[in-house]
Amino acid sequence: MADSENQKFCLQEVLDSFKLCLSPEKEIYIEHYVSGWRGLVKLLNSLGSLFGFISKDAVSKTQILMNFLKSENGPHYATVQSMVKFELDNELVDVDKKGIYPQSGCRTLLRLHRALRWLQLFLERLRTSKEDDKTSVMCRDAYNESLAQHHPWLIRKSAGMAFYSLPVRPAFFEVMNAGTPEQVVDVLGKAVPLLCEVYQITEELYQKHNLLDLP
Ligand code: 1PW
Repeated sequence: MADSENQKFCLQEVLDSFKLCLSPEKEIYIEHYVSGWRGLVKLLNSLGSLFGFISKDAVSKTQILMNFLKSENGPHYATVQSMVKFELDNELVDVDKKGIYPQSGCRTLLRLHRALRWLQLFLERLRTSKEDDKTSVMCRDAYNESLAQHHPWLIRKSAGMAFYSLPVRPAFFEVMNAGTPEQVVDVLGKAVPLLCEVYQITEELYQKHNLLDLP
């Protein structure tokens, strides 16, 4: 397969990765979580240069997690649950908000976790949208409801500008690369509840360990 084809976003591929994320005991495999995000980066990369800063951040965060997975401590990073236990047991997390571990697995995954909520809200809006609805408005509303509250003014402004440049709904459905609009809606109908489940499991775990405000 040519490189350019390898890079093409495919909604089904992302859905498959997030499906593989969940173990029967509802643990979340970091390897597949990262693959899901790598798939989403292809989407961001196909949306033009204004999305570059968003894509870069997602790439750098997935890279940090992959590096942990490949390190000698790799087995501790197999699942989100084992990572949280390992980093807490070994005091590798800024639970007292000192900012000593700016690249801990827990704080890195927390950023992706918050972004996943945005994605879930956006895709749900897209799924239930009508032909004339604006993708930029759906994306902005989803952002304002979720991730925006964690971002400073400059990032909120830059994100706002990027949203304005989003393709209109029919073109965006093409970018999803999942067939006809009806088929896209169908795949979205499977993807959104799955993202929601992965999000909820992470949210409860982080809440239980008081990790939702890591600096
Ligand atoms: C069209 C739909 C695409 C949805 C993909 C969602 C990607 C979300 C990534 C947002 C990144 C915005 C720019 C980066 C900001 C970082 O400062 C911020 N990262 C995130 C993921 O919120 C916080 O990371 P930091 O600076 O504390 O390391």
